[in-house]
Amino acid sequence: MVIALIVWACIFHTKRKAKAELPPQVRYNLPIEMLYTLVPLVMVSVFFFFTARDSDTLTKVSGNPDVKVKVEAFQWSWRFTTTVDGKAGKPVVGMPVSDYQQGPQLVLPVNSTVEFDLFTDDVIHSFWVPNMIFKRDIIPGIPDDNPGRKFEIKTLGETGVYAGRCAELCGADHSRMLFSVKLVSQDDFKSYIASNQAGSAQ
Ligand SMILES: [Cu+2]
Repeated sequence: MVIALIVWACIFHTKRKAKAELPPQVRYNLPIEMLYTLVPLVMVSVFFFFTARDSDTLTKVSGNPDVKVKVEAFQWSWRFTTTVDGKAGKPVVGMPVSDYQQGPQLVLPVNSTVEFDLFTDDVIHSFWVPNMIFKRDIIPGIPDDNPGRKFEIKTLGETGVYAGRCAELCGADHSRMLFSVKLVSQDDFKSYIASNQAGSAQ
């Protein structure tokens, strides 16, 4: 269609109607200039309103979740420490793997609120469990109390094992920085936590 229009313009619109005449000038046309200014201003304001409103809801942290998880990312795996009722369990540490099922496994209860605290001291990583529909970069040097380190989600109601990965190119074995999240029933989670906190041997 574009080519057809170009050909049409070449054939039918080559003759000058008058010599050296300028096309109609629209400078200092107040209504048009106001339109140029106001329309983008309104568009940006509307986008800003919805973005601010939704990101505020999505990043809200209640402060009293059912489970707290400290996520420590390193080149190239993860260390998860789960805290329930103020008591921290034994950390789960992983190694680079090519199948997420072999990576470190984070066990969480279904239908529960979970607060994640993201930490790293080497390079930028990104914590991503597609199933949670939430992804956040883990940046070295962010202080403990910075809200950018924490986010809270509600886990799904269905048990299962879900893939997780690092979503920020962080070095040679980035693609093997895989882990899994296992969602279990509330009862299974209680017994998992009991055995995880009681036993001292791995
Ligand atoms: Cu990484």
